[in-house]
Amino acid sequence: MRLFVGIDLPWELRHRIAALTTTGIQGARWVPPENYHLTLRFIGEVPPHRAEEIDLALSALRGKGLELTLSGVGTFSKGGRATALWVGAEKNQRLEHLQNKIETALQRVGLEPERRRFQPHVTLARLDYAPEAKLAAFVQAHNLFRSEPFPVEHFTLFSSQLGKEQSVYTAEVEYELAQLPSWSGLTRPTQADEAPWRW
Ligand code: 3AM
Repeated sequence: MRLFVGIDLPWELRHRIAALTTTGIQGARWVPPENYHLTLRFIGEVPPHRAEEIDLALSALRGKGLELTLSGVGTFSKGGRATALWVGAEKNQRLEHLQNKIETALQRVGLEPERRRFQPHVTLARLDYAPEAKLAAFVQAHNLFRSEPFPVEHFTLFSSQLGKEQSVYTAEVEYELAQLPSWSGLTRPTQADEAPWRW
């Protein structure tokens, strides 16, 4: 199966992001809102026994919850051509820390290190020869996009089935993160088995 680790997004936020989409950019294949996610680590194709090891490694990871804010839009390019349009995430040390822990856990079970720098983003559209001027106008028009901060209380192991039009992503396993002090008593009861907070 083809796997990646990511963060799924609250539905209100998906709706807000979906409102950015437009028919005005030829060559843009817009990601449907049910597929919006923030990738923490792409894994790729693995046999079932590897998937089990990966699940065990991620289950053993003690991560901390965080608050995330999406902000700004931009493009990724390859060979001088724009390939993806995305919504960015504000710099967030806790997110980087979590990503780092996941990377370490996956390397420990034998995955090759990810060489690319972590650039947290939510892909809005994949691009095939989209006109540069249209992309620049889109980025300019939406660069002030900023979401409300939202709590990230778990991360997810997704499987992805490549499709002709769109891939189908399935949340296979959700891994709870230790709750933020500000959530205690508000969003869910304290779990006796959760690690205490150490900031
Ligand atoms: O989160 P985004 O949409 O940027 O592009 C794929 C998607 O990224 C990326 O993994 C995410 C979940 O599918 N992806 C696909 N193939 C990849 C590869 N070979 C890849 N990332 C790195 N290497």
